[in-house]
Amino acid sequence: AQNIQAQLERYDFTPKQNTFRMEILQGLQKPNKELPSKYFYDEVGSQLFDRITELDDYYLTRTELEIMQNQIQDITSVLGPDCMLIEYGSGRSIKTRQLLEHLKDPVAYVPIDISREHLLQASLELKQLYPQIEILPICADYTSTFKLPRPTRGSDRKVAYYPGSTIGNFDREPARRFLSKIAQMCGKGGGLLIGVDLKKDFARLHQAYNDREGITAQFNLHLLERLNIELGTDFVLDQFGHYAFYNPGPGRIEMHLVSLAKQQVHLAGEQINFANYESIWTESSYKYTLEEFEQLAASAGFKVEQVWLDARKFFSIQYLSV
Ligand code: AVJ
Repeated sequence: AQNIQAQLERYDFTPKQNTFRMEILQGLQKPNKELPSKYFYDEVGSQLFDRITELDDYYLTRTELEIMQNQIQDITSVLGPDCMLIEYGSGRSIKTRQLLEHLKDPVAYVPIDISREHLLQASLELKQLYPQIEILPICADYTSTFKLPRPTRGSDRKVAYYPGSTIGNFDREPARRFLSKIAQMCGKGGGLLIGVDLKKDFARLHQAYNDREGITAQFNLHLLERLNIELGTDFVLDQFGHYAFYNPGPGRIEMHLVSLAKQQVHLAGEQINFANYESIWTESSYKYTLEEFEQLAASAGFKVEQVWLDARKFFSIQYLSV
């Protein structure tokens, strides 16, 4: 337990408060207001997201887990022995447990997450469950630069793990850049195991982001609450509404917070004006066809080696090699 704490202290790249304030202010001062979706995940936000993953309406996590369970032998044999497994946005590392249990002699597990407490808890739990695997957590915004720890046992084979279809949060060009960065990090012989949500009936997509229990709405609105707490903004939460829809042209879910009044909000000495029904775009969640994703992967220097699907073809897990 102490090792994990010490490791986390050495590898703490938690974004600076200044960066946070700047990015938020910039987003709110654009003609079309937006906020970066990575800031959903403070402690409460991460907990709300965990609740989303358990919702009947949110098919993604359940389907991905089901594919993992059904295909774990095949998946881990494709990943091969002695790899260093690096997870981008590890959260509670639930899906990872399957991998850690079935991989042959993994050298180390490196979870990277922006939410420090969440990461610490998950790492401590994993250490208890798998005492023989070296756990090397990094607290960072994984799109930023950070250094990778070197495992005691040493290994050249790096396998990145990016489940959950979080790649869907990026527009095409940033997605390509991010995947290229992973490809470089892995190097020849390495690879990426990635979860990608697929295009499907739009009513199903719509339901997943407009759940009947209203947790997604809470998750979305919590972003404003977080800004109030951490940046001292004065958003009135019940003056904003959750609005999410599938936009078939660009092939993405768009999540917005819509102002329900003409109002002003203050941040760092600046006043931000909202017209009635003006929106803040808080998240995109792109959906892919297998062909579209193969093209994106290729443009980032990856070759799609294998694709695993559920029976309904809702979700895919893919292994990309460098
Ligand atoms: C974690 C980014 C994959 O886009 O489906 C869930 C986040 N947003 N409900 C997604 C999310 C609203 C989720 N990702």
